[in-house]
Amino acid sequence: MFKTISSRGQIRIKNEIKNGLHIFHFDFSNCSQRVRICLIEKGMDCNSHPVNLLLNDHSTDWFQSINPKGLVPVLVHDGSVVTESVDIIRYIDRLYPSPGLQPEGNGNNRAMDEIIKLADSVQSQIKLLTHYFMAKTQRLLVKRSLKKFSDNHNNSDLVAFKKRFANNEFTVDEVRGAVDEMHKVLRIIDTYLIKQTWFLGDDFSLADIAWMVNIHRLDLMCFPLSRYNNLGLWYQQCKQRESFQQGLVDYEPALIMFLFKINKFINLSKHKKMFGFE
Ligand SMILES: N[C@@H](CCC(=O)N[C@@H](CS)C(=O)NCC(=O)O)C(=O)O
Repeated sequence: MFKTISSRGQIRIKNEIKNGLHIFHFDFSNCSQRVRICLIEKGMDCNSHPVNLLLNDHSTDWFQSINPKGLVPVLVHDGSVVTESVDIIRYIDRLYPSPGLQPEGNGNNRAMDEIIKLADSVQSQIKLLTHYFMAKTQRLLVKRSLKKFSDNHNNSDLVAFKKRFANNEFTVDEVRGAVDEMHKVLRIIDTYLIKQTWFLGDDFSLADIAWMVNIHRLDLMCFPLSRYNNLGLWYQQCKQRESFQQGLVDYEPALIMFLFKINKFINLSKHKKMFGFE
């Protein structure tokens, strides 16, 4: 379904993306997972351009000339660029209406908008928690490439975030703030799932796609999801979908998963304390 094209032949890529559907993505980025899952749910063929964030492919000129924010994922359709994962999944749904992933009726549309907006709104919290709890082993790597990265990457917010990460500057208060905000949003999200299989009732929709990748990430960092019964049942169903396996699990690099496990083991007491297990 995804035909992989190496993105390192920069000039060639600029010509190639003038036609057809192309995604620029990274294996482990939750926003990229969202887009891959959507494409798989739709059964759409797509040219795949891996952008390795660990090797800083996104700080290259050619990538920033496609997305000036220098972030993945990016969808390019017949030369038109779409960024922001929640906009991309809506775009894909319009482009290829079958199977429909938007519910009928105004009430449902409003609910879907709110649920997707909430999924998008917690991206900065998920990013902070991922770096704080899961990426410790990468800090040295980021530190070593920081000078080159900040010279080359034009997104000042991202550069500032990387600097703070590399210098171990995240404070306990801001991490606690992110944890609290996550709980606030999860409480809302959980109520949508009372007595229903999917966020909007019987039919799987973009709202489910928007959230499944976030919950997966929280699950990986041992976030106390067991407090949310409806969400737990819903997540079990998400994991059964082929798109979850093919668009997410199959892309999780074994080495990174191994590093997470080590990291989790080393930091178990920190996790417990911050997540209120003690
Ligand atoms: N709101 C954007 C967020 C995009 C974003 O932050 N992408 C991350 C990966 S999930 C990225 O490219 N990060 C670059 C980095 O961490 O160096 C979306 O939903 O697409």
